[in-house]
Amino acid sequence: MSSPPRSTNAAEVNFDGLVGPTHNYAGLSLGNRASMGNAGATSSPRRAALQGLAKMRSLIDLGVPQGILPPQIRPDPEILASLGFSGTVSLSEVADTQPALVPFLMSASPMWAANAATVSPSADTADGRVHFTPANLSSTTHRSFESRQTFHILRTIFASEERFCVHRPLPGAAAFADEGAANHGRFSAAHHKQGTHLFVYGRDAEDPVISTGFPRRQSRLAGELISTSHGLDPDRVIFARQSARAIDAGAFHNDVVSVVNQHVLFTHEHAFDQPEELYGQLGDALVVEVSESAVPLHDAISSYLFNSQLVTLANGTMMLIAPSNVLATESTAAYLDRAVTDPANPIAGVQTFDLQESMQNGGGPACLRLRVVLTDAEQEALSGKVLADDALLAQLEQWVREHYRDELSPADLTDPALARESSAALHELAAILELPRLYSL
Ligand code: SUG
Repeated sequence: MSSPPRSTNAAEVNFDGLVGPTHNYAGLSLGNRASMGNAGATSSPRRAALQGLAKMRSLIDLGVPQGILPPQIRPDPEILASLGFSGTVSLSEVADTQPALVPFLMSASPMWAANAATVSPSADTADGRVHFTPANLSSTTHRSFESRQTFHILRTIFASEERFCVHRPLPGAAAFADEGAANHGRFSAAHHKQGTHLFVYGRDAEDPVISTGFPRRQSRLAGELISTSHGLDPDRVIFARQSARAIDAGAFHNDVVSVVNQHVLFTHEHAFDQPEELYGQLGDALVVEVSESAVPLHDAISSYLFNSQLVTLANGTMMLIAPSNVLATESTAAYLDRAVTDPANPIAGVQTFDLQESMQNGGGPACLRLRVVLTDAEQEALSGKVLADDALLAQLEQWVREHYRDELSPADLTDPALARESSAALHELAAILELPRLYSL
């Protein structure tokens, strides 16, 4: 197959995970302090989905292109079958024999699209196609169930084999543990120019998942394999280890303590194991390192300052899309006040969002989006109606109001009506997005 022509123009499209109808707080993620702290609380799937859609609307208003990554069917009939249940078993029947499985089967965790896949834009790959590897998410039980449907959903949306290549997830073993774009950053002078890829990992393949406090979810080997299968130039691939201090303080993904946009790395002093070595490899990149004295690691993690989207606006300036929690934390609010008036700091503006429903499970603005750099021709090659505009967002808001519960407690997860309602809602969503085979699993 001949390579598609290289483009001189490309946009970074943020595909946000649309929150699914079973969003709940089950305390499933060891090492994620928000998830652990809110176990058993009552959630509001409706509010969660509307908060996510409000963020998407604001990004469109800022001129930043926005895509939709649809939720997954819960429970997944094939996972049920692999656990020895019939595909039509009710969750209350599962609960009769194995109650601990219920929250794993019903989690709406695919909403955190930064963990859906690792993505390499066509400017960087040997065959000139956009490459995707769905993350196996093998470090947590509930999230390990995602990769099967993620593969199917990505193959449905990015179906054009001329433009896109969706790989199989890496095998689900500790040696290959992969959390997708949450541990990956891409430096580039402009989105369409060839970039340099930063793969961040918590441990080597053979190391134990837990050595000190919390699990190291990402193996270095996973990034090595993905960079090769995507056809990246080995001279433009950098590996860096997360600091144990950050992981053990609750930075279960690197995007909790740093974010890359174009030539800028915005990071906490304690994010990386050997920061100076990393910064030395970054060439022309601008490292904006926030010191422990300005923002203690604890505040960075509780406020999610770095789990922000750093976006380039049409006028070339950068804006930080941050959770509103950064305003309630003294050190982060003070830091941002100084940043926007400091000419040496690329953050020229800050817009905050109330994402409380997702935040209470450890998911900030950056967790909710998967960045996909697409040329005009690649945008045209997308299947269905997944690029959001005001009309589509209004339709989705209406759909959420019609189908989502206002409240969901962990006990409600076994209500047989919940799985029925969710399935009906998602099939209607497939029609809205004009992707009839989206849920033909
Ligand atoms: O993997 N929380 C997710 C949050 C993911 C955030 N993503 C990024 N940092 N990119 C996780 O820990 C909690 C589910 C629960 O406890 O019900 C959860 O899966």
